Amino acid sequence: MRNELNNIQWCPWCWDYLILWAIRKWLIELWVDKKDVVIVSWIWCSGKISQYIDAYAAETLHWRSIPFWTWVKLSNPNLKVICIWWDWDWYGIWLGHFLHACRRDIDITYLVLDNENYALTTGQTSPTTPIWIKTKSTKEWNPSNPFNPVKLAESAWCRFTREIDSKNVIGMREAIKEAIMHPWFSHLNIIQACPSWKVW
Ligand SMILES: Cc1ncc(C[n+]2csc(CCOP(=O)(O)OP(=O)(O)O)c2C)c(N)n1
Ligand code: SF4
Repeated sequence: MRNELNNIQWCPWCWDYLILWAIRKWLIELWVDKKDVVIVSWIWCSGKISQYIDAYAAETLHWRSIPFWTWVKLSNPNLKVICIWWDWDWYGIWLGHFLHACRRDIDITYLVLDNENYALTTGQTSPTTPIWIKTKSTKEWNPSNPFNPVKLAESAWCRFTREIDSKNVIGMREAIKEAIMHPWFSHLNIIQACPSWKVW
C-alpha cells in the first residue's frame, strides 16, 4: 500500500527509529492483514511516522485527529486505529480533546512521542519541557512546570495510561504491544530521545 517506506526523513541519530521498529514489529506479528490497520498522524518530526508504516494512513490537521479517528472507528469497529502524536499538539493546543478522548474510552491506541520540545521548529519549549531548562524560546530557563501526562489522563478516567522512556528499548517495545492490545482507549507517553534538541 505504501511506497518508499524506508525513505525516512529523520536525523540519523533520532530515537524515533526504535519506536518505528517496535510498531512495525507488532503490526506484523499481531495483524496478518495490514488492511485492518489505520495509522492516524500529522506532520512535524515524529508525525511523519505514518508515512513509514505499511498500513492505511491518514494525516489529519492538528486536533482534528480525534473527530477523524472516532469516525473511522465507528464506521468500521473491526479496524485497529493507532494514533501517533507528539507533545506540543497533544498536550498543548488540543489538550481538551485529549481529556475528553480519555473519558469516552473508545478503542483507539494513542502513542505520544514526547521529546519534550518543539523539534521541527528547532527546540522551543513544549508543555512537557522540564522546569529550569534552557531552550530556544527560553534563553535563561523555562519558568513553567511541565504537565504530567499520565496524571492528566488518570484525572479524565483513562484506564490505560503509562509512560516509558525510549531508551528502555525492551520495556518500550512491550509497552507498545500492551497499548495496542488494550481493547479500549490506551494512552502511552513515550519519552523520546531527540539528541538534536533535547540536550538535558
Ligand atoms: C497553530 C500552529 N502554530 C504553530 C505552528 C508551527 N509549528 C510547526 S511544528 C511546531 C512544533 C512541533 O513540535 P511537537 O508537536 O512537539 O513535534 P516534534 O516536531 O517535536 O516531533 C510548531 C510550533 C503550526 N504549525 N500551527
Ligand atoms: S530533530 Fe529530534 S525528533 Fe526531529 S528527527 Fe531529529 S532527533 Fe528526531
